[in-house]
Amino acid sequence: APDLPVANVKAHLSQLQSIATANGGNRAHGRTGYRASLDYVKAKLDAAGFTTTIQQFTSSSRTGYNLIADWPGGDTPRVVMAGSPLDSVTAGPGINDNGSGSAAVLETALAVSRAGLQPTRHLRFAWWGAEELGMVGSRYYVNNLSSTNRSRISAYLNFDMIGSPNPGYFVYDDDPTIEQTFKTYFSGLGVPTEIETEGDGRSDHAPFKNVGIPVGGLFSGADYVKTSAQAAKWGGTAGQPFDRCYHSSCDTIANLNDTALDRNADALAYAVWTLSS
Ligand code: DTR
Ligand code: ZN
Ligand code: ZN
Repeated sequence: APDLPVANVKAHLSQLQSIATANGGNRAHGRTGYRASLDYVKAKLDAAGFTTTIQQFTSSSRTGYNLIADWPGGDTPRVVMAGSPLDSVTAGPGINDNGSGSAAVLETALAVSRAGLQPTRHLRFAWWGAEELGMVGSRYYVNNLSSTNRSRISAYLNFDMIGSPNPGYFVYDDDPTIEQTFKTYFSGLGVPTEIETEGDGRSDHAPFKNVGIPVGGLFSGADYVKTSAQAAKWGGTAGQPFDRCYHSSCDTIANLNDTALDRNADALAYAVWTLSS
């Protein structure tokens, strides 16, 4: 798997920041900044040879959109998906929550294209709308899968907040194989991880898990406070939240830890390469 240049991930985040700034300061469901974010991601994927689909839905009487990108080839009865919520809250630009996951999933997809990867399994990437309203977009996608298409999804990987300024390294403890894939990557870096406990059912992996699809993912922490034990192994500041700008106007391009962003993006790429071949 490639080492994703964190500069590329940051470039996507700078674009999302500009989009928020140009659209009333946010990228929230039902606002112009959300659709502009989706259009940015879609344009990159179309140029890289993906087959993209926009899926519309309604939530709180506003139109929402999911973006699905299929990498042509691979054995379609066995689909590996990687996705992330793309919408912010209305309070701010949502760069860590969740531009960070969205940008890392995008850069992984672009790396697949650059490599001309020919995985044995079919690769599908997704950016979800209205996650902040209760995983509305991802639930709409799962509910509208035929039972055949649902049974074809062998894994769904979720990335929601992976660049927190006072980062922790949390791995979802849902599917053991997926969990071990991430743990193997981080042990190769010499970075200790913890089980993600803050978010069961609190992000876009939940609708997939609810229908029995194996899920996993990474998380760098939100409004919980980093303990001194965690600061001892990860650095950062004990007694402070992992992301003090969670759901706030200060969740801007300055609200990131580049090391966490890079490590998590590289772990994402490693898992996509590993699980799809
Ligand atoms: N659902 C995210 C934040 C969040 C809180 N806990 C977790 C755990 C795992 C993933 C994400 C989260 C949001 O509020 O946008
Ligand atoms: Zn990297
Ligand atoms: Zn959020």
